[in-house]
Amino acid sequence: SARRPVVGGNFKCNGDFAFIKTHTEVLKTIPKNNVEVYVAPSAIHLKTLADNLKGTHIEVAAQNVYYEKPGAWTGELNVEMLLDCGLKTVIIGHSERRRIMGETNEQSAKKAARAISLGMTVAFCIGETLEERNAGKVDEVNFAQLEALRAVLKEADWKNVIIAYEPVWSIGTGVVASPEQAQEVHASIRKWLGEKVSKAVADATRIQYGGSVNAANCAALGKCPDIDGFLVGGASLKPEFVQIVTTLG
Ligand code: G2H
Repeated sequence: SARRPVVGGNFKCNGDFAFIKTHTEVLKTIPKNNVEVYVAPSAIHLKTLADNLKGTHIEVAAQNVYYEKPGAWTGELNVEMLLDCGLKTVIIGHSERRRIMGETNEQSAKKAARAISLGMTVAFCIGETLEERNAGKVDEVNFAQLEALRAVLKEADWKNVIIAYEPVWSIGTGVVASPEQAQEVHASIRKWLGEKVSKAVADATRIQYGGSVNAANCAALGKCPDIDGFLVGGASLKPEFVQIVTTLG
């Protein structure tokens, strides 16, 4: 397709400054091919990694941001702070934030809207639990998460959105969705975009798959027509991440 593949690395709550230093050297070996790459370390490592990777083709992304302007929000980071670190991308609505921290569809959408309003690109995560899948609610759950986002965006804002479909049952479990399972959901997300936003947005929006992606399973997933890249967790902490980008390129 005409969509540029995009691979993200989500370090989650892992690593220290020694790791950031050694992993910088690994990330610098990622070849410059047609794949867009971003890596998301913890908040405390953002500035260091962004400085380390300045001048390379690897973008640094935040894992979360708050939806308010600067002010009295103890413990939060605002969009201005991310921009001040030189960042262009932020992951929003990861299932760990939704399920563990209790972030609602509306809160995720507000975070995305504020980041986009200040020019950032948002990797907006959606996905169903195993219970929801078994109850036949895959589309219902994903569409509700997307609808919250649609409600706060203008059509032109979607150029700053990457969707990351991450079925919760596949996250950090080693249980990867089969290419058929993932493709089916990606296709229905794209159909939803066409019906609820526009045909142009449906054609242009990148949809990443996330959930136990590794060097061994990424090739088959990457061949699916509606899978435009990956959001990688565990494997992004390893040299294997380089291989994932190379395989997709
Ligand atoms: C899904 C993914 C990255 P992992 O959370 O966002 O993590 O690849 O470890 O399943």
